[in-house]
Amino acid sequence: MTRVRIIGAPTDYGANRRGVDMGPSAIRYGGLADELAGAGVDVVDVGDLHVPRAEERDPDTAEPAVGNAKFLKETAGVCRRLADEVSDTLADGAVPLALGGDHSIAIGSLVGSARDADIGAVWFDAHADLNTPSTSPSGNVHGMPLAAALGIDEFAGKAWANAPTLSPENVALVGLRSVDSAEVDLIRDRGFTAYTMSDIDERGVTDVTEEAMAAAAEGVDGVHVSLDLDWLDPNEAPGVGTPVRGGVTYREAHSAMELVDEADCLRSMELVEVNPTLDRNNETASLATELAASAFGKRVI
Ligand code: 5AB
Ligand code: MN
Ligand code: MN
Ligand code: MN
Repeated sequence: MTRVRIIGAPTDYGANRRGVDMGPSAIRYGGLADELAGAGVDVVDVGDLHVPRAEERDPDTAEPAVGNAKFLKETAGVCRRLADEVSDTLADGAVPLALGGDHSIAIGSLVGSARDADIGAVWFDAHADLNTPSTSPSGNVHGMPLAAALGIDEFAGKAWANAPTLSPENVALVGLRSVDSAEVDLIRDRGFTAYTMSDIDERGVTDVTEEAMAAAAEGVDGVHVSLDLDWLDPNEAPGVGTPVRGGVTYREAHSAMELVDEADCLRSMELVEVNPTLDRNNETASLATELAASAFGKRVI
């Protein structure tokens, strides 16, 4: 029986919208544990990691500024704690499921997942999250986690941020529709596998997801799946801070998550960017729980 450990990481430092720190509560309230139990999974929820409020920030101990990245020291603290929890969970033979919080927590998930194994990653997101402190148009670290984990530019050599056993050849981005120009250059130059929404339009979400999982899994021990709820169309998932029109539908998202399960290489996962203050009756949080259940094997019959 698959064992899943839920780890809440209620951050909002990485996004420009307060409220995403309430994501873990909203996702739990949306019925995550029951949905996963319904998928036949043995679930344990270890609660939330300690995440100081942005207002508690001590300016004296703020890490020296790196480019225009905001709250990098606070992000590093949470990601160190999350990486330890993720790697302990894997050592205990369970699958870590981290709940954001904004997408900066993926740095901790990836570092923890990569600590004792070679990993790949599939990134279901409207965005590429490949900015660095110098290229970011916003300074928001939720737009940088993949660049951090891959040690690109200012992130090179930062132990808290780098997942040294992850390489771009084992990273597949799925559903891109809002990519900054420096990110486009990285995607072209470094051997990522990348699928835009146009690819999904042309080839269908099933083909694309199967190929993405296979590319990520090639030659490694397991795959981290990162699900940013802004991957979906804002009509289906309104409760996100950086919505982009033209995303996948409810059915396409379920179909993709079922293929995540069928690929049989899932090592760790996260659900991020749910912002209940922007949501409609907790629909986005509930959808996140359903999608997680599909990824962990839930089927109608
Ligand atoms: B998300 C943008 N590329 O860097 C930036 O939601 C948006 O985790 C980042 O995918 C969106 O600020 C980050 C413009
Ligand atoms: Mn996004
Ligand atoms: Mn993202
Ligand atoms: Mn976002």
